[in-house]
Amino acid sequence: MILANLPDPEQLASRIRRGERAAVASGLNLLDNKRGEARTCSARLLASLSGDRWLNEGHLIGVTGPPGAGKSSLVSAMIRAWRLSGRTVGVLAVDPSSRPELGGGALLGDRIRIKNTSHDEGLFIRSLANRNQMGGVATEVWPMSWLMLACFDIVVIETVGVGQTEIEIAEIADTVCYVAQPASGDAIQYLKSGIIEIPDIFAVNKSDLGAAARKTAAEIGRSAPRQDRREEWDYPVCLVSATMNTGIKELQEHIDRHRGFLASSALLGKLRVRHHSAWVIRLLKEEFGTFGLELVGGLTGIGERLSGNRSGQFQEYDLMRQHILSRFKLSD
Ligand SMILES: Nc1nc2c(ncn2[C@@H]2O[C@H](COP(=O)(O)OP(=O)(O)OP(=O)(O)O)[C@@H](O)[C@H]2O)c(=O)[nH]1
Ligand SMILES: [Mg+2]
Repeated sequence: MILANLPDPEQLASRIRRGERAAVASGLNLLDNKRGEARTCSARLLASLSGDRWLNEGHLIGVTGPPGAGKSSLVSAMIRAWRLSGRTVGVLAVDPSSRPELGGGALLGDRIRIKNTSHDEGLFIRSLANRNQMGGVATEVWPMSWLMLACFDIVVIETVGVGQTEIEIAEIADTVCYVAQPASGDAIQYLKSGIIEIPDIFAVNKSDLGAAARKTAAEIGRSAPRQDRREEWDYPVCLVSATMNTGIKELQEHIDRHRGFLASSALLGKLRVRHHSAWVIRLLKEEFGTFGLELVGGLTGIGERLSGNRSGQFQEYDLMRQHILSRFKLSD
């Protein structure tokens, strides 16, 4: 049963597909609502939205990196260029709840927020403050990214890299771009940790600072995964300056090239199916626990159901939820 104060999922889905901003906003609010009846409505909304774009269309881009590296500034610069080329863009900016500078430190005043000041219909920005990033990305971020992908050509997810975040953003995004800044301890630490294996593209921002930026880029270049270690991708390292607007075009060319690489080697569909399974399991477990997962076949059974149903992935999630609810004899 859908309660009166919740939207009709099919109607909302068709408005979102048409790119109606108010519908996108209310869809995102719905996905953010964890009450049982809202989750039912959310699952139907996602099922109505899935379809043609599922395996081969759109581009989900994760932008991550240490605090203050210039992620938001860089995303803003990229948005300008994407919009000039006529591509529509949705952005999810995820703020962790436990940022040191939110305690009142000096950095807070220095932060740039990505803003849409021009009332551009082809751009939608949603900031997700205070998410539980205790070592991870909140479960709602994944369906929210897909809702946005239903109506925008490009969806960017900005997260602050704190180790686990990079791993989880790589389970959402098709392409992960790591933003480093010159000569930062973060970059060096990062090189030493296994996390260097995760990004597809490295952008050393603040190249206007000169030699330090070039040095950091060279260090990352030496440590980035080699071509022979993974697939056929070359893990480019580029020097950019968000404030001077330099290197942006090259960075975007690498981002497009990675999208092309995934599509041409048939990796995109496989990657998305794998991501889908991981997040559906996470969503079901969050709502129903391990017992709920067992009711729909456990990890193996769920994986098989999802990989066997390549076009209606969210429909399968909706069906599994309904099955668990009926077994629990819960109604909402
Ligand atoms: N010199 C220089 N400063 C920059 C550049 N890009 C960003 N900054 C500055 O770096 C600071 C942080 O920029 P943000 O864009 O907020 O960085 P962020 O990575 O999004 O930060 P958080 O979201 O807080 O982690 C700001 O003071 C920016 O003005 C650049 O290309 N050159
Ligand atoms: Mg930011």
